Amino acid sequence: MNRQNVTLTISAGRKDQIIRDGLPQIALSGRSNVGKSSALNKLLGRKHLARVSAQPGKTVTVNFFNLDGACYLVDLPGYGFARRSEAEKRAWSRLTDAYFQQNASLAMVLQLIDLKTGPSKDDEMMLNFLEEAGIPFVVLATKADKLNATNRQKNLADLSRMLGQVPVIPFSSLTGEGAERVWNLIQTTVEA
Ligand SMILES: Nc1nc2c(ncn2[C@@H]2O[C@H](COP(=O)(O)OP(=O)(O)O)[C@@H](O)[C@H]2O)c(=O)[nH]1
Ligand SMILES: [Mg+2]
Repeated sequence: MNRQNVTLTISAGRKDQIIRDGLPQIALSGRSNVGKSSALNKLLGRKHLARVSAQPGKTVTVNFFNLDGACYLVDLPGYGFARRSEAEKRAWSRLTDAYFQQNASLAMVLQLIDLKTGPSKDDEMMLNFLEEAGIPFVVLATKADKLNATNRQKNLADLSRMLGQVPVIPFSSLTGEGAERVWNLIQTTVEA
């Protein structure tokens, strides 16, 4: 799989734009500002493929990136954005529900959680949803570069304890930590 060969197929703002063409999908999920766009750019070795925003959570879209004709990397809309209006929150639920509904092509979710702040209430809801829906997922513990060794160990242990069997991958878009591990995981999942 050539990770240089990636194109944004559609930025879907409506249910009927959600792609279901049989190609496996790997979705990135997490609250606004957790580092989803940065992670996507790092994984694909591109600086500006996905928008990294200083003012997050403005648009509610599901972005489908076609990766070398082999799979889609799906950037789900972030949640937990405090300044989002009720209408925007409804749009988030409608679109996200539609995305997860009967999605046989969904091979894996990369669930991003900020390693420094730990899981928010919204993160816990998302984790419960993924478990109950039986969707395979791993956790990317983001912004790992921000923690000193002590806090890093402690927060990783807390996350692992909470998640049981679910793999927790320390990740940093700044240093590149975890990127190769996640890339290998994507390849193995898609080629399975
Ligand atoms: N220190 C550090 N900052 C990061 C990292 N990833 C993202 N950020 C910063 O966090 C903010 C939100 O990142 P973004 O990728 O737009 O988050 P998104 O809303 O989840 O897509 C930006 O200011 C990024 O520069 C990381 O690994 N380390
Ligand atoms: Mg983003």
